[in-house]
Amino acid sequence: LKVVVVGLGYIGLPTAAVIARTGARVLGVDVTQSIVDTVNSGRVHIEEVDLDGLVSGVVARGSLRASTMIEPADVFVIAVPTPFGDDHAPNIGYVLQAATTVAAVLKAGDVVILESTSPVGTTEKVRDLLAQLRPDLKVPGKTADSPDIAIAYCPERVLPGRILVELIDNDRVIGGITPRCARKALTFYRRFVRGACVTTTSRAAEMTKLTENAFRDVNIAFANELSRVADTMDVDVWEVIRLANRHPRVNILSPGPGVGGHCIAVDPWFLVHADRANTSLIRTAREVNDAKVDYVIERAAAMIAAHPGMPVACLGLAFKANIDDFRESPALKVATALAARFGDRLHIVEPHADMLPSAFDGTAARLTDIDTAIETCPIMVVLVDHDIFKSVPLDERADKIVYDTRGIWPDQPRAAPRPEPLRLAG
Ligand code: SAJ
Repeated sequence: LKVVVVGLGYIGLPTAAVIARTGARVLGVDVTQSIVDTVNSGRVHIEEVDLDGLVSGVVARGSLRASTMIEPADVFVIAVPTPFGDDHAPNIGYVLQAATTVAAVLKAGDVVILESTSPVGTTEKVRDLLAQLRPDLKVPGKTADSPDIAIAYCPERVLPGRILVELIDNDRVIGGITPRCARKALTFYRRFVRGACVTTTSRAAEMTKLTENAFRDVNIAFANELSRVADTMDVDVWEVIRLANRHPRVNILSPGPGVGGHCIAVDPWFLVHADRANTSLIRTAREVNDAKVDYVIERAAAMIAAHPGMPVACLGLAFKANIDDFRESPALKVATALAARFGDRLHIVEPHADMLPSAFDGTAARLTDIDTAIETCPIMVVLVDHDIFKSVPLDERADKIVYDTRGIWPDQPRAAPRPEPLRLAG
């Protein structure tokens, strides 16, 4: 079996490596030459648990190669980004570009699978594009005869930090343009997926993916809203959540400085954009989570301003715990806003960075390690729940002035000075 994976990013590269491990010959195609060179040398350009060892192994065995040029194959997996543009309109340009690339080498018997998070109807658009570019091939759903190729939508649902485990163990939703397409794609996923593989239509699979991330966003928004109410009431939100979650049918998620990453902060907009009239809850959740960033900035700034001259440590820049991904990171937004206001008082601790990201250019903030921060900074703003921060024992921070946006230090004395409740307009 020969498989081409188009897009060697956070999803495409681990997927290509896992398929290569099954014994298939895999070609990873990417438009970026440096990514292709890195993979061909057996190395990785992203940080993901155990990925480096897997990639070096399958590249050394010759089962995984990378190229900027596509080649014929039996199965094509498209895993390219679907960002949004102005007015949160989804941009499926990279998907259509990838489909155009695949069309050039497509032959009868091939299976084309889209994994990118996509607005409902995208897989049908891919089918229509392939039909237009390759009139010599019969495409599914458009012919009374048996079609030459199969086309399916099978969303990735892996969690960064657990990608290699979840690629194999998670259940998969496999949406065919026709039931026959779904069965063809199912045969492919059974090669490496241990979870259940459930078939449906491409439209239902597309909406399922968007629904999963919108569900999480709405639930995080609830926690973030609660945390603001608790601040106003001068109640510890973490304690309230722990207590409420003792109810057998209550399971509240964790508040934080906002929602980051390139999925949960993006995908709900695809639903909103498709049906603005019926998505007021989903849209409001997005707005609540975005507004939490500004609330945290103002609250942290008020705390820092109340202690003139004192050094401040901002703990974490990543969009969530124990990863090196800063995309759409609320922690990064908070830290850069504070750096712009408080300049050389700011010490940034991010064990996953060798240097400060360019967002800090022009500010006097500096990168430091956790031990130096503990020694030099009486004020601490916790922005990411990295394990290394969680492990700081109470006796090293008991006298600190702390704003813990992630609730990682539940034993921090309440007697320690706490930021004033803030009432923001709107
Ligand atoms: N967050 C909170 N409180 C929580 C949980 C998360 O503030 O209780 C924040 C995180 O800190 C982060 C953001 O939300 O900033 C998103 O983190 P996440 O861990 O919830 O999700 P992602 O973006 O890493 O991955 C999600 C997953 N989707 C769901 O859990 C429904 C993953 O399974 C998807 O594959 C991924 O999106 C994707 O690619 O769509």
